[in-house]
Amino acid sequence: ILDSMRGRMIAESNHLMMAGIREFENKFVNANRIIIVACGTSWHAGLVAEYLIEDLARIPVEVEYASEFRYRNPIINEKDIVIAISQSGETADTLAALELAKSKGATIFGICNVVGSSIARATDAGAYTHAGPEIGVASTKAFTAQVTVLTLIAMIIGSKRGTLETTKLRELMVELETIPNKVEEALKLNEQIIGISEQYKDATNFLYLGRGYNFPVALEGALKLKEISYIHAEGYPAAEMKHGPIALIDEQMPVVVIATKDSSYEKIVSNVQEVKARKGKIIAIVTEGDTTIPAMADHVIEIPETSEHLMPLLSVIPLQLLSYHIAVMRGCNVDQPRNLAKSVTV
Ligand code: F1P
Repeated sequence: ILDSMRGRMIAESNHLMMAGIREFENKFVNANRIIIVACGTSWHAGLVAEYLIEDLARIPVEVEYASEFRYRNPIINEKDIVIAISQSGETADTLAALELAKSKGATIFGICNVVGSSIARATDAGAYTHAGPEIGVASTKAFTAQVTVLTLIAMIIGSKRGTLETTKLRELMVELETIPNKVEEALKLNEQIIGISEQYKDATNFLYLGRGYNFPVALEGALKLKEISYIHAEGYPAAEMKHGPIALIDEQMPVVVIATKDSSYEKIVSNVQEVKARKGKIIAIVTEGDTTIPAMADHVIEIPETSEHLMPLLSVIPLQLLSYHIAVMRGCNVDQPRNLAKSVTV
């Protein structure tokens, strides 16, 4: 994670991404719609991009599971841009989805980690994430690098379309430069998270809740836990809890709430109250200095403050650490989880 987040990586991906995006700048700026296709963790990064691009660049975005998109009869046209995201660049569903879109005349932009991979070669243009090799099967630093590139894309298109004001753009650029140091800060939570993992390593279910930019992070936290520790976990938008998952909450249910200070903070406070009222065990990821949610939580994990647009880069870290430590304590092989492959090529 650190490697992928150092200033060098941001500068490099910025430079490379600019090279990839420049050629298609006008297409991006004039796109009717952006369709994002991906699987697993890469799909979650795509979901963060939906929030970023719609908010900063005001272009409608659809985020599709490549494994569904490729088999239905989607409406695609020449003014669409399809962004295919894949760490390995070899995921068969993502490759098939982009080939389908290409056959209908869409422009394909790829975000891959592996240079020269099949997906990278099948695209019209793209950006490499250069996050280094993912040693384990479960994507971690790839997520961080994908979200970084997607953030830069949203900022560039937003500024070109005039939907992102120059002062706001500058603020975000300055804040982005601080992220590597804040990631280092977040990694210092390791010891605290070992302690929390010890208490929950025998849980059979976990619920992850988030709103806004932290909703895709909740999905990613749940996926990491499932992938490497084999504990059943569900990620949900916190506001959807009352439409079903609330029935699961009792004193046996650990609920990880990503509740950093952002535009949906007040709303998530009431979601935390709902969990508390049902005696769920609350593990809260909050912004440093918050006092409201900590007063209700069983465990409080504080992360540095940043813009809500950049928060997924920080809020995902404690969730990755939690999954990692729980998996190790349960004796699971975190690098080679059962039934999973690094590249899903069938
Ligand atoms: C997609 C993915 C990963 C997941 C696992 C299986 O891979 O679902 O997110 O962690 O490795 O494949 P990719 O298309 O991003 O390489």
